[in-house]
Amino acid sequence: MAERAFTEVSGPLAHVGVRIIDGAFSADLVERAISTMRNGRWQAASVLTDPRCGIDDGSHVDETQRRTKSVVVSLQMLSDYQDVFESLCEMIEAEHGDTVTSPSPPSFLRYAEGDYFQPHVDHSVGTNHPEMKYRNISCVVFLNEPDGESAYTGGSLLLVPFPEFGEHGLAIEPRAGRLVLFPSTMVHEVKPVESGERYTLVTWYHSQEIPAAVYKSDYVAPPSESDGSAY
Ligand SMILES: O=C(O)CCC(=O)C(=O)O
Repeated sequence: MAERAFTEVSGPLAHVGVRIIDGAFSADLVERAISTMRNGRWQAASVLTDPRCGIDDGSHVDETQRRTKSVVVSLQMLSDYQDVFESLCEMIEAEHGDTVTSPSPPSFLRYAEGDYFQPHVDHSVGTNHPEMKYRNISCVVFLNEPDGESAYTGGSLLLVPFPEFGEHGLAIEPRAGRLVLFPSTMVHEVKPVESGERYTLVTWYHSQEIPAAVYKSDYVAPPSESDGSAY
């Protein structure tokens, strides 16, 4: 794997703490993820709710907020991709100037036509949600892009660091293999996909080591772990 470096970010994105690493995942890993996700079994991705709202147990499917497919992959695959995120901790920490550790097992997300994720935050200050409370930096990896192979339209990732940006937000240019980091308290959304399919990996870096048990319930092991592919 080639030496990885931050891509220069200019303008408002740089000021609000957005960082980009292009090519963090090898072309092989990008390809493997897409082909697994294209054919893999999936479940509707859930949204987390702050227990302070007192309306549910903290995680549920709500298609008014989010219509996204979370693809089920083998534990081997989960760990292969988590290792890459893990290998970036040191360089992100050096850039961030604060502890950056324990990336969560990544989500393999597939957005079909009409799928979206309404504006939300990944961490709200003072939350006691068992997953959300440790999140420090949100991380999205674009696996495909609007041009080229596996093209799609729509599906922009918009960041809304301040209300002034309103519904227009700051769009991140999607490039296959591009990894984007931003503070987990920042409002962001995924606009509806208009055609084709959009594929991303998502993880969160934490400000302290987190108990492994926090993510246990997220694992859905395929019947066969042998070939490392989804089923
Ligand atoms: O898929 C994306 O681009 C972002 C997903 C997202 O916002 C999230 O999982 O919190």
